[in-house]
Amino acid sequence: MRAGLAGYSRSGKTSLFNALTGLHRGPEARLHLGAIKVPDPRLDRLSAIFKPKKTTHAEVLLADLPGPRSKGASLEADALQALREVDALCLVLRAFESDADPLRDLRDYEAELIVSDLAAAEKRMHRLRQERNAGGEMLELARVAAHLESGSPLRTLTMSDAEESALAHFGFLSRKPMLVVVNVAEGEAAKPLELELTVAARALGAEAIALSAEVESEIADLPAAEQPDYLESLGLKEPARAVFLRAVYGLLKEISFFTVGEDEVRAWTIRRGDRAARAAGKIHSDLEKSFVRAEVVHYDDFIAAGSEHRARETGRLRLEGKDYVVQDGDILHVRAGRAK
Ligand SMILES: Nc1nc2c(ncn2[C@@H]2O[C@H](COP(=O)(O)OP(=O)(O)OP(=O)(O)O)[C@@H](O)[C@H]2O)c(=O)[nH]1
Ligand SMILES: [Mg+2]
Repeated sequence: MRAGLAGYSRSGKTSLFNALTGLHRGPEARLHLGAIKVPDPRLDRLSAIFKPKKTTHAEVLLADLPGPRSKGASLEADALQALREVDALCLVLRAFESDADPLRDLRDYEAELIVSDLAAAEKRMHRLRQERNAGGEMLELARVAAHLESGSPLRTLTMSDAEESALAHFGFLSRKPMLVVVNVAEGEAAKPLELELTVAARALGAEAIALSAEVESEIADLPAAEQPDYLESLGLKEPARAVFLRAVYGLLKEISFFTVGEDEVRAWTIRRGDRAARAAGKIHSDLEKSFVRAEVVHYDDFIAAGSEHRARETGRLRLEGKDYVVQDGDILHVRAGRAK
């Protein structure tokens, strides 16, 4: 999964990117790529039990997308292309200085996405008209265009699964799941997000969180042992990284499952609703086809039973077929046949 930090220049995207990934990218407006390890206490516990050679966390790929060169300038073609390639947009809004107006920036940025989508829809409609094609696609696009013209993002347009997949290849930007990240001043980091912004984000079909990129980078620079005290002194329960990752997972409807063993204990990311064969395909692409069964035990049941052996005896560890819908926290052992 790839999440993209988007937003106007000097909103704090690169500062946040560095704090979340531990990288040290310079301030020049360029595309940066990095990964955030997803902290998961369940993985730590499994690792303590199995003592594997290697423990691997799930990762969220993060792209730091260059903003428009100046406020009022439209998004450049390369910025639009970078936006198209992410699964979720994290719109960073500057709110750490007194002259900042995050609500205005939210509306302005969203308007740019809407204008870009409208142009794409109209271009295609123009082509269809030239071809005298008034079929289903034309009707769908007319509905899309009317929605955009009313100033609303496609996130708030109800679509059937069939419409959704028919329009997927357009990669409409205002349809992408969006997390609004309000970058507040250091002293405001522990305050709840302003209601006005939460309401505005919801109206656009987006979620919103507040954090301070500055505070987050200070936390990232501290040794792990000193982080809890520092968080407490700021009145924070957890680092923004945790809040951010939870929000992004929720946005993309993603969950984690685990594989365990002497060699490696590992967390994997899949979409909610994915079936066992698809999950196995994450581990190794051949495993999706050669999948026979999976032994499944939920993390909570495994911990309650104390061992895989006990879990099997009590019927908590069971065999599931390829259509089993994997649950967040499942531990999987995939049994494969010969690849077909
Ligand atoms: N006080 C304060 N300053 C911040 C914060 N976040 C970013 N800044 C400052 O704002 C300036 C711009 O931050 P960047 O992270 O480079 O902004 P950007 O969004 O990546 O900008 P572009 O790459 O030009 O699109 C830098 O001088 C940062 O130090 C913050 O939370 N608090
Ligand atoms: Mg930057």
